[in-house]
Amino acid sequence: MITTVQQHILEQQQDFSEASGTFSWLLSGITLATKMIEAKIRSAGLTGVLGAYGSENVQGEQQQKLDVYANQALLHCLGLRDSVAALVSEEDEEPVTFDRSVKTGKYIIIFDPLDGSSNIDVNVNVGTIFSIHKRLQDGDLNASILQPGTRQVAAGYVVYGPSTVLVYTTGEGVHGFTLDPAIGAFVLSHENMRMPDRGPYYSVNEANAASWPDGYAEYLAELRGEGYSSRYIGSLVADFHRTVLKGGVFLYPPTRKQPGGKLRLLYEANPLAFLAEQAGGMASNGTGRTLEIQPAGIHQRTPFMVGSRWEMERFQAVMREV
Ligand code: AHM
Ligand code: MG
Repeated sequence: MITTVQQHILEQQQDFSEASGTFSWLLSGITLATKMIEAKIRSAGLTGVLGAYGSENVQGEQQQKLDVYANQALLHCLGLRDSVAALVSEEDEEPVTFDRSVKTGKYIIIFDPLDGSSNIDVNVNVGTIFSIHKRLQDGDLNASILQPGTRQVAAGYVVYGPSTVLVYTTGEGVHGFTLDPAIGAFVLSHENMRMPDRGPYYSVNEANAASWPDGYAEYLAELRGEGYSSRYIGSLVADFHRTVLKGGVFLYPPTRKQPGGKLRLLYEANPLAFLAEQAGGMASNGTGRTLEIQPAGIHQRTPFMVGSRWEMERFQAVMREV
Protein backbone atom coordinates (compact mmCIF):
# COMPACT_ATOMS: atom_id res chain seq x y z
CA MET A 1 0.00 0.00 0.00
CA ILE A 2 1.00 3.61 -0.40
CA THR A 3 2.53 5.81 2.30
CA THR A 4 1.54 9.47 2.15
CA VAL A 5 3.78 12.22 3.45
CA GLN A 6 1.32 12.76 6.27
CA GLN A 7 1.56 9.17 7.44
CA HIS A 8 5.33 9.25 7.09
CA ILE A 9 5.68 12.36 9.25
CA LEU A 10 3.46 10.87 11.93
CA GLU A 11 5.52 7.66 11.97
CA GLN A 12 8.78 9.60 12.14
CA GLN A 13 7.49 11.71 15.00
CA GLN A 14 6.51 8.75 17.18
CA ASP A 15 9.97 8.81 18.75
CA PHE A 16 9.50 12.43 19.78
CA SER A 17 8.50 13.12 23.34
CA GLU A 18 6.17 15.96 22.48
CA ALA A 19 2.83 15.63 20.73
CA SER A 20 3.57 14.61 17.18
CA GLY A 21 0.20 15.76 15.93
CA THR A 22 1.22 19.42 16.24
CA PHE A 23 4.18 19.00 13.98
CA SER A 24 2.37 16.99 11.33
CA TRP A 25 -0.49 19.51 11.33
CA LEU A 26 2.09 22.22 10.74
CA LEU A 27 3.65 20.35 7.84
CA SER A 28 0.21 19.71 6.38
CA GLY A 29 -0.03 23.49 5.97
CA ILE A 30 3.02 23.34 3.75
CA THR A 31 1.79 20.40 1.67
CA LEU A 32 -1.59 22.06 1.17
CA ALA A 33 -0.01 25.35 0.07
CA THR A 34 2.38 23.62 -2.31
CA LYS A 35 -0.51 21.71 -3.87
CA MET A 36 -2.28 25.03 -4.44
CA ILE A 37 0.91 26.43 -6.01
CA GLU A 38 1.39 23.37 -8.18
CA ALA A 39 -2.19 23.59 -9.47
CA LYS A 40 -1.67 27.24 -10.38
CA ILE A 41 1.62 26.49 -12.12
CA ARG A 42 0.16 23.59 -14.15
CA SER A 43 -2.40 25.87 -15.77
CA ALA A 44 -0.32 29.05 -15.74
CA GLY A 45 -0.29 29.57 -19.50
CA LEU A 46 -4.07 29.27 -19.66
CA THR A 47 -5.15 31.43 -16.76
CA GLY A 48 -3.17 34.62 -17.29
CA VAL A 49 -0.95 34.25 -14.24
CA LEU A 50 2.36 34.38 -16.12
CA GLY A 51 4.43 37.54 -16.19
CA ALA A 52 5.34 40.36 -13.86
CA TYR A 53 3.10 41.51 -11.04
CA GLY A 54 4.31 45.08 -11.43
CA SER A 55 6.13 45.45 -8.14
CA GLU A 56 9.54 44.70 -6.69
CA ASN A 57 10.25 42.57 -3.63
CA VAL A 58 12.63 43.48 -0.81
CA GLN A 59 15.59 42.22 -2.86
CA GLY A 60 14.77 44.75 -5.58
CA GLU A 61 13.70 41.94 -7.91
CA GLN A 62 10.64 42.04 -10.16
CA GLN A 63 7.88 40.05 -8.50
CA GLN A 64 6.11 37.63 -10.81
CA LYS A 65 2.37 37.07 -10.39
CA LEU A 66 3.10 33.49 -9.35
CA ASP A 67 5.62 34.68 -6.72
CA VAL A 68 2.85 36.70 -5.14
CA TYR A 69 0.31 33.87 -5.35
CA ALA A 70 2.75 31.33 -3.88
CA ASN A 71 3.60 33.64 -1.00
CA GLN A 72 -0.07 34.27 -0.22
CA ALA A 73 -0.86 30.55 -0.33
CA LEU A 74 1.85 29.77 2.23
CA LEU A 75 0.98 32.72 4.48
CA HIS A 76 -2.68 31.71 4.41
CA CYS A 77 -2.23 27.97 4.99
CA LEU A 78 0.42 28.37 7.71
CA GLY A 79 -0.92 31.48 9.41
CA LEU A 80 -4.03 29.51 10.45
CA ARG A 81 -1.94 26.95 12.34
CA ASP A 82 -1.84 27.74 16.08
CA SER A 83 1.67 26.40 16.45
CA VAL A 84 3.17 29.09 14.20
CA ALA A 85 4.89 32.00 15.95
CA ALA A 86 6.36 33.70 12.87
CA LEU A 87 6.51 33.32 9.11
CA VAL A 88 9.55 34.61 7.24
CA SER A 89 9.36 34.85 3.45
CA GLU A 90 11.69 35.93 0.68
CA GLU A 91 8.85 38.10 -0.56
CA ASP A 92 8.24 40.03 2.69
CA GLU A 93 10.65 42.56 4.10
CA GLU A 94 9.73 41.79 7.72
CA PRO A 95 8.65 38.56 9.42
CA VAL A 96 4.90 38.07 9.82
CA THR A 97 4.40 37.44 13.54
CA PHE A 98 1.45 36.06 15.49
CA ASP A 99 0.45 36.90 19.00
CA ARG A 100 0.65 33.36 20.37
CA SER A 101 2.13 32.26 23.67
CA VAL A 102 5.52 30.57 23.81
CA LYS A 103 3.70 27.38 24.76
CA THR A 104 1.37 27.37 21.78
CA GLY A 105 3.24 29.22 19.06
CA LYS A 106 6.29 26.99 19.03
CA TYR A 107 7.56 27.17 15.47
CA ILE A 108 9.14 29.61 13.03
CA ILE A 109 8.70 28.78 9.34
CA ILE A 110 11.05 30.37 6.83
CA PHE A 111 10.42 29.97 3.11
CA ASP A 112 11.17 30.91 -0.45
CA PRO A 113 7.67 30.56 -1.91
CA LEU A 114 8.69 30.26 -5.55
CA ASP A 115 12.34 29.81 -6.30
CA GLY A 116 13.72 30.22 -9.81
CA SER A 117 11.26 32.88 -10.90
CA SER A 118 13.21 33.63 -14.07
CA ASN A 119 12.23 30.17 -15.30
CA ILE A 120 8.46 30.48 -14.75
CA ASP A 121 7.57 32.04 -18.08
CA VAL A 122 9.56 29.48 -20.06
CA ASN A 123 8.02 26.36 -18.52
CA VAL A 124 11.17 25.23 -16.74
CA ASN A 125 11.22 23.76 -13.22
CA VAL A 126 10.67 26.03 -10.24
CA GLY A 127 10.37 25.17 -6.56
CA THR A 128 9.40 26.05 -3.00
CA ILE A 129 11.95 25.79 -0.16
CA PHE A 130 11.18 25.74 3.58
CA SER A 131 13.05 25.67 6.86
CA ILE A 132 11.57 25.17 10.33
CA HIS A 133 13.00 26.32 13.65
CA LYS A 134 11.72 25.87 17.13
CA ARG A 135 11.03 29.09 19.01
CA LEU A 136 13.43 29.68 21.90
CA GLN A 137 11.81 29.57 25.31
CA ASP A 138 13.13 32.99 26.21
CA GLY A 139 14.49 35.99 24.36
CA ASP A 140 12.63 37.95 21.72
CA LEU A 141 11.20 36.36 18.61
CA ASN A 142 13.98 37.82 16.51
CA ALA A 143 16.57 35.65 18.24
CA SER A 144 14.43 32.60 17.44
CA ILE A 145 14.27 33.62 13.80
CA LEU A 146 18.01 34.24 13.50
CA GLN A 147 19.24 30.84 14.70
CA PRO A 148 22.03 29.09 12.80
CA GLY A 149 21.05 26.29 10.40
CA THR A 150 22.29 23.60 12.79
CA ARG A 151 19.18 24.38 14.88
CA GLN A 152 16.66 23.58 12.14
CA VAL A 153 14.15 20.94 13.21
CA ALA A 154 12.97 20.28 9.66
CA ALA A 155 13.59 21.46 6.12
CA GLY A 156 12.51 20.56 2.65
CA TYR A 157 11.52 21.62 -0.82
CA VAL A 158 9.01 20.95 -3.53
CA VAL A 159 10.17 20.83 -7.12
CA TYR A 160 7.49 21.54 -9.74
CA GLY A 161 8.78 19.63 -12.74
CA PRO A 162 7.48 16.92 -15.06
CA SER A 163 6.13 15.57 -11.78
CA THR A 164 5.82 17.39 -8.46
CA VAL A 165 8.17 16.05 -5.83
CA LEU A 166 8.41 16.93 -2.13
CA VAL A 167 11.62 16.15 -0.24
CA TYR A 168 11.97 16.66 3.50
CA THR A 169 14.09 15.91 6.52
CA THR A 170 13.49 16.15 10.25
CA GLY A 171 17.05 15.04 10.95
CA GLU A 172 16.20 11.37 10.40
CA GLY A 173 17.33 11.00 6.80
CA VAL A 174 15.90 12.49 3.64
CA HIS A 175 12.66 11.26 2.11
CA GLY A 176 11.00 12.05 -1.21
CA PHE A 177 7.32 11.94 -2.22
CA THR A 178 5.74 12.30 -5.63
CA LEU A 179 2.39 14.02 -6.00
CA ASP A 180 -0.12 11.51 -7.34
CA PRO A 181 -2.51 13.72 -9.30
CA ALA A 182 -5.18 11.01 -9.25
CA ILE A 183 -5.57 11.20 -5.47
CA GLY A 184 -4.03 14.60 -4.73
CA ALA A 185 -1.54 13.22 -2.21
CA PHE A 186 2.24 13.17 -1.94
CA VAL A 187 3.14 9.47 -2.00
CA LEU A 188 6.44 8.03 -0.78
CA SER A 189 8.64 7.39 -3.84
CA HIS A 190 12.21 7.97 -2.62
CA GLU A 191 12.77 6.54 0.86
CA ASN A 192 16.00 7.40 2.66
CA MET A 193 17.68 9.28 -0.20
CA ARG A 194 21.48 9.14 -0.20
CA MET A 195 23.62 11.44 -2.29
CA PRO A 196 26.22 9.40 -4.23
CA ASP A 197 29.72 9.91 -2.77
CA ARG A 198 30.79 11.26 -6.11
CA GLY A 199 28.90 12.33 -9.23
CA PRO A 200 29.31 13.19 -12.90
CA TYR A 201 28.29 16.88 -12.93
CA TYR A 202 29.23 20.32 -11.76
CA SER A 203 26.60 23.03 -11.76
CA VAL A 204 27.48 26.73 -11.80
CA ASN A 205 26.66 29.90 -13.76
CA GLU A 206 29.90 30.01 -15.74
CA ALA A 207 29.04 33.42 -17.21
CA ASN A 208 30.32 34.83 -13.90
CA ALA A 209 33.68 33.03 -14.12
CA ALA A 210 35.76 36.16 -14.75
CA SER A 211 34.61 37.70 -11.47
CA TRP A 212 35.00 34.74 -9.09
CA PRO A 213 37.63 34.94 -6.36
CA ASP A 214 40.76 32.78 -6.70
CA GLY A 215 40.30 29.05 -6.42
CA TYR A 216 36.93 28.53 -8.09
CA ALA A 217 38.11 28.46 -11.71
CA GLU A 218 41.05 26.22 -10.77
CA TYR A 219 38.70 23.82 -8.94
CA LEU A 220 36.34 23.53 -11.90
CA ALA A 221 39.28 23.07 -14.31
CA GLU A 222 40.36 20.18 -12.12
CA LEU A 223 36.87 18.62 -12.34
CA ARG A 224 36.88 19.06 -16.12
CA GLY A 225 40.22 17.28 -16.19
CA GLU A 226 38.54 14.44 -14.32
CA GLY A 227 35.91 14.16 -17.07
CA TYR A 228 32.99 15.99 -15.42
CA SER A 229 30.07 17.27 -17.45
CA SER A 230 28.13 20.45 -16.74
CA ARG A 231 24.43 21.04 -15.90
CA TYR A 232 22.86 24.37 -14.90
CA ILE A 233 19.12 24.97 -14.82
CA GLY A 234 19.13 28.29 -12.95
CA SER A 235 16.47 27.08 -10.50
CA LEU A 236 18.25 26.22 -7.28
CA VAL A 237 15.71 23.58 -6.25
CA ALA A 238 16.02 21.74 -9.54
CA ASP A 239 19.82 21.97 -9.63
CA PHE A 240 19.92 20.75 -6.04
CA HIS A 241 17.45 17.91 -6.63
CA ARG A 242 19.61 16.60 -9.46
CA THR A 243 22.71 16.88 -7.26
CA VAL A 244 21.06 14.81 -4.52
CA LEU A 245 19.97 12.10 -6.93
CA LYS A 246 23.00 11.94 -9.23
CA GLY A 247 25.78 13.41 -7.12
CA GLY A 248 28.27 16.11 -8.09
CA VAL A 249 28.49 19.70 -6.93
CA PHE A 250 26.48 22.92 -7.21
CA LEU A 251 28.25 26.26 -6.74
CA TYR A 252 27.13 29.85 -6.41
CA PRO A 253 30.44 31.60 -5.63
CA PRO A 254 30.92 35.26 -4.71
CA THR A 255 31.02 37.53 -7.77
CA ARG A 256 32.20 41.10 -8.29
CA LYS A 257 28.58 42.21 -8.45
CA GLN A 258 27.62 40.18 -5.37
CA PRO A 259 30.71 39.70 -3.22
CA GLY A 260 28.57 38.21 -0.43
CA GLY A 261 27.03 35.66 -2.80
CA LYS A 262 23.59 35.72 -4.42
CA LEU A 263 21.64 33.03 -2.60
CA ARG A 264 19.89 33.69 0.68
CA LEU A 265 21.11 31.98 3.83
CA LEU A 266 17.86 31.46 5.72
CA TYR A 267 15.50 30.21 3.03
CA GLU A 268 17.79 28.88 0.31
CA ALA A 269 21.20 27.75 1.63
CA ASN A 270 20.33 26.52 5.14
CA PRO A 271 17.44 24.18 4.30
CA LEU A 272 19.34 22.68 1.37
CA ALA A 273 22.52 22.35 3.47
CA PHE A 274 20.54 20.47 6.13
CA LEU A 275 19.09 18.13 3.48
CA ALA A 276 22.52 17.65 1.85
CA GLU A 277 24.16 16.68 5.12
CA GLN A 278 21.31 14.36 5.99
CA ALA A 279 21.78 12.67 2.59
CA GLY A 280 25.52 12.22 3.17
CA GLY A 281 26.73 15.34 1.34
CA MET A 282 28.27 18.62 2.50
CA ALA A 283 27.64 22.38 2.19
CA SER A 284 30.00 25.32 2.54
CA ASN A 285 30.21 29.08 2.05
CA GLY A 286 33.81 28.77 0.84
CA THR A 287 35.39 29.11 4.26
CA GLY A 288 33.22 27.03 6.57
CA ARG A 289 30.13 24.91 7.11
CA THR A 290 26.96 26.68 5.94
CA LEU A 291 24.89 25.41 8.86
CA GLU A 292 27.18 27.05 11.43
CA ILE A 293 26.85 30.59 10.10
CA GLN A 294 25.22 32.89 12.68
CA PRO A 295 22.65 34.89 10.70
CA ALA A 296 22.56 38.66 11.18
CA GLY A 297 19.48 39.40 9.07
CA ILE A 298 16.61 37.48 7.52
CA HIS A 299 17.50 38.31 3.92
CA GLN A 300 21.25 37.79 4.34
CA ARG A 301 23.06 36.33 1.33
CA THR A 302 25.83 33.76 1.27
CA PRO A 303 28.14 32.09 -1.23
CA PHE A 304 26.87 28.50 -1.47
CA MET A 305 28.61 25.31 -2.49
CA VAL A 306 26.84 22.01 -1.93
CA GLY A 307 27.27 18.47 -3.13
CA SER A 308 28.77 15.04 -2.79
CA ARG A 309 31.41 14.28 -0.21
CA TRP A 310 34.22 13.70 -2.72
CA GLU A 311 33.66 16.94 -4.67
CA MET A 312 33.21 18.99 -1.49
CA GLU A 313 36.39 17.64 0.08
CA ARG A 314 38.30 18.49 -3.12
CA PHE A 315 36.72 21.95 -3.01
CA GLN A 316 37.88 22.51 0.56
CA ALA A 317 41.38 21.32 -0.31
CA VAL A 318 41.63 23.71 -3.26
CA MET A 319 40.33 26.65 -1.20
CA ARG A 320 42.81 25.94 1.59
CA GLU A 321 45.62 26.40 -0.91
CA VAL A 322 44.58 29.82 -2.30
P1 AHM B 1 15.07 33.82 -7.02
O1 AHM B 1 14.83 33.42 -5.60
O2 AHM B 1 14.85 35.26 -7.25
O3 AHM B 1 14.34 32.95 -7.99
O4 AHM B 1 16.66 33.66 -7.29
C1 AHM B 1 17.34 32.53 -6.91
C2 AHM B 1 17.77 31.78 -8.13
C3 AHM B 1 18.12 30.35 -7.81
O5 AHM B 1 17.02 29.53 -8.00
C4 AHM B 1 19.20 30.04 -8.79
O6 AHM B 1 20.11 29.08 -8.26
C5 AHM B 1 19.89 31.35 -8.98
O7 AHM B 1 18.94 32.35 -8.64
C6 AHM B 1 20.32 31.57 -10.40
O8 AHM B 1 20.99 32.77 -10.49
P2 AHM B 1 21.72 33.24 -11.83
O9 AHM B 1 20.64 33.55 -12.81
O10 AHM B 1 22.51 34.45 -11.40
O11 AHM B 1 22.61 32.11 -12.28
MG1 MG C 1 14.73 32.10 -4.45
